[in-house]
Amino acid sequence: MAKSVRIIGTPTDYGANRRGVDMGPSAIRYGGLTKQLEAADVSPSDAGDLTVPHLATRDADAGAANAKHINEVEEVTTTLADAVSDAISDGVTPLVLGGDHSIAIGSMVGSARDADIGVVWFDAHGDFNTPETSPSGNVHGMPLAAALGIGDFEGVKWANAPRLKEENVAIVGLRDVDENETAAIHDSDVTAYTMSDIDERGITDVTLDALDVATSGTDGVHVSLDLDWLDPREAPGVGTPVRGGATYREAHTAMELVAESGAMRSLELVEVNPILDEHNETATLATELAASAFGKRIL
Ligand code: 6HN
Ligand code: MN
Ligand code: MN
Ligand code: MN
Repeated sequence: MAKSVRIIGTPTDYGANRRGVDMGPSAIRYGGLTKQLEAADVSPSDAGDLTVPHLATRDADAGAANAKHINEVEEVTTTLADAVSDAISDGVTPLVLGGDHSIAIGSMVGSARDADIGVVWFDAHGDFNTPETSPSGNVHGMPLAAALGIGDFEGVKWANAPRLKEENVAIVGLRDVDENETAAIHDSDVTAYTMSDIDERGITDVTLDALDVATSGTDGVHVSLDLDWLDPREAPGVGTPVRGGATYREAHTAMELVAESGAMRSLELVEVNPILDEHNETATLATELAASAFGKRIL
């Protein structure tokens, strides 16, 4: 029987310093998401976009300098958490389209509401800053710390994923981590794999290890795919590109292993910025990778 997937667009850019990532959901749909999912033998239904207040209607400098637009991020992620948890209760897999990476707070909170979850986080960045450590004040650099209740986020109910433990979080593909963020990752019980680990061990080994971390003792895994995990040559349409990322084939291999694990409970595709993209190729790539994560095979 075809797996049922609910597409939930979250058109927001409050967590990022570059405008335009709020158009990600449209670009990903235009890039052929439904067709790709059908090719993966998935039956998708599109719930449309969540209602997100437009930045133009809010004070441009709202929120603290070290956590910009934090109130809007709370508003958006609280709505998203409900949508994700509703989908799971309805027996369908949520596929969240971002939007900047701050939305992952909502995905994780929603996915961890009624189950113990693990997380595999494919990203060039650690997204482990807190308002105290962040060099930018952009919340898209903080979602993992927020969900895990680290630093300023301790006891912040809307931001903490209730049933997610550090030891079930694996970050894959790191190559740009801030100084204090590095210390925080080391001090935590999360497992982090850098691009050097992928170079040395290969993507298969690293991804299988990451899936082990996220599945051990949990009921399922939230997969967070930041398109800047890929090399900017493959994925130019992102706000914070970093050279030296995953190749096209490495990314597909990782997503195919996710599908084989059978453990994916929720998926999100984030940081696609169509304004910075070339002919919508980053959005299109996101649709292909989603198909692989849902089990699309070549033969
Ligand atoms: N992302 N570490 C930088 C910061 O501002 O905290 C970059 C974060 C990028 C976040 O790509 O999701
Ligand atoms: Mn990220
Ligand atoms: Mn990133
Ligand atoms: Mn940085």
